Parts: sequence; C-alpha cells; structure tokens
Amino acid sequence: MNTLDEIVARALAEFVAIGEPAKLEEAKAQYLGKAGLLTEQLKNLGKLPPEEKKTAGAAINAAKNQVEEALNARREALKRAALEAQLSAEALDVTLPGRGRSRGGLHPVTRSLDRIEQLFRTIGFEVADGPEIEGDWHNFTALNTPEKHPARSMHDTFYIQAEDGSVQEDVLLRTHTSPVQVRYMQAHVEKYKHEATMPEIRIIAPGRVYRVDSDATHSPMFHQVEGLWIGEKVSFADLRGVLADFLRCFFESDDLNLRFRPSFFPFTEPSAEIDMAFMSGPNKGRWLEIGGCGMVHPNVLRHGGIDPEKYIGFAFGMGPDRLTMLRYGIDDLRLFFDGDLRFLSQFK
Ligand code: 2NL
Repeated sequence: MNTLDEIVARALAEFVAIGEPAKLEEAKAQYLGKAGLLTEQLKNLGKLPPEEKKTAGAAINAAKNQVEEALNARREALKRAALEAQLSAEALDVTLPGRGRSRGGLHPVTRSLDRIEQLFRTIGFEVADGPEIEGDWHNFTALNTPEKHPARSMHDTFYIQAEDGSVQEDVLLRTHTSPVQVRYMQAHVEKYKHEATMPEIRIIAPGRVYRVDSDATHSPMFHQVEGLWIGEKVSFADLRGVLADFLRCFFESDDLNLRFRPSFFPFTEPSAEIDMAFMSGPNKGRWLEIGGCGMVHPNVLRHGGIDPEKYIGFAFGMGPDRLTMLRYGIDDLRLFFDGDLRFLSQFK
C-alpha cells in the first residue's frame, strides 16, 4: 500500500510533467476520482479504530489539499503558457513601416500626348477624335490620294476581313488621323450652313494609326498628331509660327532651329518636311525630321465641304512617339510597345 507521502509526491511529479490540459484532467482522476488513490484512502478510514480515525482523516485531507493545490497550479500554468503561445504567434510589430500602395504611372507617349493637347489648347486649338477603323473614302479618297497610290496597297495598309474571310477593301485601320479632320470639316460646315459666316477651324487630331511596317524605328501601331487651321487668311507664316511656338514649349527650349524642306503629300500643296535641330545639348546641330506639313490641297477642302475659293489653311502631321524619344533620349521605338516595366516604371 502506498503511503500518503508517496501518493502526494507521485501526483506532484506527474502533474508537473504534463503539458496538455486534457491529460492533466485524466491524471487528476487517478488521485481524486471515484476510484482514485486518495478516495480509496478515505473509504478505508471506516476500517480504522475510532482513536486513529481523526488523525488519519486529517492526514488524508491535508494530502488531498496538497494534490488539489498542485493540480490548480498546473492548470493555471498551462493556461498561461497557452495564452503566451497564442500571443507570440499573433504578434504584431506595430513599428514596421506599412506596405503602402505602389502607384502606377502614365505611359511616356500618353504623357507626351497630354502635353501636346494642353499646349495646343492654350493657343486656341480644339482636340478632335474619331474612329480607328475607317472607310477607304475618309482615309484616302477625301485626302486626294489616288486609286493607284502605294499607300492604298494591301502591302501597306491593314484591311479588315469580313466574317467569310474575304478582305473588305473599303474598311481599314486608319493610316493617319486625317480622316478625323475630314469628318470635323464636314460636321463644322453642316453646323454653320445657315450662318452668314463660318468660324475658323483650329483642331488637332491625336491618336493611334496603323501601317504594315515593323523594325527598330517603325511599329505597326504608332501615334500621330495632326493639326488643321482653316480660315480666310491663314498662311504658311502662321504654320511656321504655330509649330515654332509648339516645339519651343514642348522641348522647353528656345535653343532650337526649325527648317521646312520642300516635299510632297497628296493632301497639301505646297508641302514640306519639318526638320528640327537643337542648338545646344547632346544632339546639337543634328537635323531631325519630326513631321510633315503644307497648305491644305483644294480637293481636300472640297471633300470636307469647304469652298477653296473662300477658305485656305494649313495642316501638319507629327509623330508623338518620335517627339517622346527625342525628349527623353530613347533610341528604340519598340521599347514603347513591349510593355517591359523596367523601362516603363522610369516614367512614374
Ligand atoms: C507626316 C506628314 C502630314 C497632313 C499630314 C493633312 C490633313 C488634312 C488635310 C491636309 Cl485633313 N493635310 N495632314 C498634312 C501634311 C503632312 O503628315 O509626316 N506625319 C507624321
């Protein structure tokens, strides 16, 4: 038979070694349960002679108290340990910096287009737009581009396919934003047809255009900004003034030269290439072609519904991709359209 001291010592040792609350309750039953060791001792009390009962009873109760105390202490300790484990698992370092939200940025060409639009608005130009899928008439015929012109060939222009796979020779991806200006002229004339006078047209038409062309300096999709000023007394000198002003503002420099080199376009007469050179900086003295221009051809005015005997004007076309490359010193056009974030995120 175990002595009380042995039972207490065993219980205490056992409790301390237990790490789980459920196991602890199981161990408790061994000592204090219905068939527990200490309960047995109490049951045996009746067999003792009366003079021994009092001291033996007191001793058993003292042992019971010791075991209960140890049990409670262990319960508390396990509870505390569980709480601490939970707290450290859920620990938050409130001194860490926040994750933040990384901000996107506008594409460099979009930034240029925004700038170009803003600059032209300050000198009284409206920004016009129109469809990218155009009809053959608006894209070519209205622009005085003859039937057999190479720009109209399958080889140079993306024609749209019908559902049966046949090519629709009269539906295409616009090759320039000129059709926007043709549509604008027509709508403008319609709007003022009952008025004694027609206000001047001053617009730019920025947007995406498409050509069958792809290498380091040509992309099948690229951007264009065309401009149009129609009035009763608009001259080539006005064209020069507008472009010079625009370029000085765009490149934030008075240090640039402008040159008009005679050229040919079906939609203007006379026509010129626009060349530009910086007078200082890394590109100093190098002439760069940035667009084309000219006085609007009478046939184009007629197709827009405007009387070429009464009105005259200039038009120009520039490549904002090219202007962006110059502004930021970028040497490969394809970087704009590859979607590589290492390149794009430099413009945030
Ligand atoms: C270039 C050349 C040019 C035009 C575009 C135009 C539009 C109308 C009437 C007459 Cl509605 N002309 N546009 C005129 C001359 C040149 O673009 O090299 N662009 C990048």
